[in-house]
Amino acid sequence: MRDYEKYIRYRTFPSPWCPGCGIGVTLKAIATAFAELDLDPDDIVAVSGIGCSGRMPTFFNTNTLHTTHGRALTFATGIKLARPDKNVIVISGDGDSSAIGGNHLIHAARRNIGIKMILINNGIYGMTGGQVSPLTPQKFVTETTPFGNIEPKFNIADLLMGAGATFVARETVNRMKPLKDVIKKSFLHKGFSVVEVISNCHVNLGRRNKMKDPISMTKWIAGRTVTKTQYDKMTPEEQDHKYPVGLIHENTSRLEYSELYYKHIVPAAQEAAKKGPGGAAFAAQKNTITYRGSK
Ligand SMILES: Cc1ncc(C[n+]2csc(CCOP(=O)(O)OP(=O)(O)O)c2C)c(N)n1
Repeated sequence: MRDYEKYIRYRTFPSPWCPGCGIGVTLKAIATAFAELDLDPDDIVAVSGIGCSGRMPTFFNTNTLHTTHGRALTFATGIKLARPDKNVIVISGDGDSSAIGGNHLIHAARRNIGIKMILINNGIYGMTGGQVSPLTPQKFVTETTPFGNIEPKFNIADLLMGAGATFVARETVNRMKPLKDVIKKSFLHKGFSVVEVISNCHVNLGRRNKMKDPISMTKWIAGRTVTKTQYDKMTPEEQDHKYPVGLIHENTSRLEYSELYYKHIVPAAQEAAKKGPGGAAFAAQKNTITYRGSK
């Protein structure tokens, strides 16, 4: 048995993914990161919403929670607050995370809650047959944009940084080792982390855009992959068609949300409870919160 296999729940296979789908590649990268960090499967909670990407936790031999569309981060927030000692991982598609779940995404980033998010960006609503998503590139034909998508896509890394995210990285399914390495690095980050994984959906996006097999779509991804240094030298027009990969942003100076919560809110609430009526106001006055770093 290979090291990563102890994290795979084989009895739930076969998967619903089409042959050649990048979600399977991402699953292996995540499981290998678990193995290299030697995480106890019992200490991992894998949470997802709905979608092809959302099916991933089903195949992890860890604690798993398959929730509702766009809401994985809300369930994961509850879990992390109740059990801050656990490695809470969210796996989400681009529609799940940036459309219906977009608000939860920006607030998780703002709070800096220690959830590790793997955002699988295949540029489309895969599971439901190929509707446009906020991360579909312009001009692409989809089920709901038959004449080409006229909307610009979010730069999800910029959006996250604007919202206060403390770890943002991007990789592609073509680059297994860097993908696994950056996922591993994100698991070691204390606050909220997001690894955007550029993936292929040749069946529902590629097929409508002259890339109907995994090879042509992964070649398309390869042609758009650049290092951050290359990207920074490009004009805005050139940048628009490229995916810079690697670690994009890391800030270790902000405290993680559940840490703040247990340091300040739980003791204050306990004191308030002891005081009885009016206790909350009394405890709040005494609360001197330190938000950044240690005192
Ligand atoms: C509230 C709600 N709205 C819509 C749906 C239908 N639905 C299921 S999956 C999905 C889109 C999934 O796309 P994405 O999140 O990009 O993941 P992918 O399938 O591409 O991995 C939609 C719209 C749903 N299940 N629940």
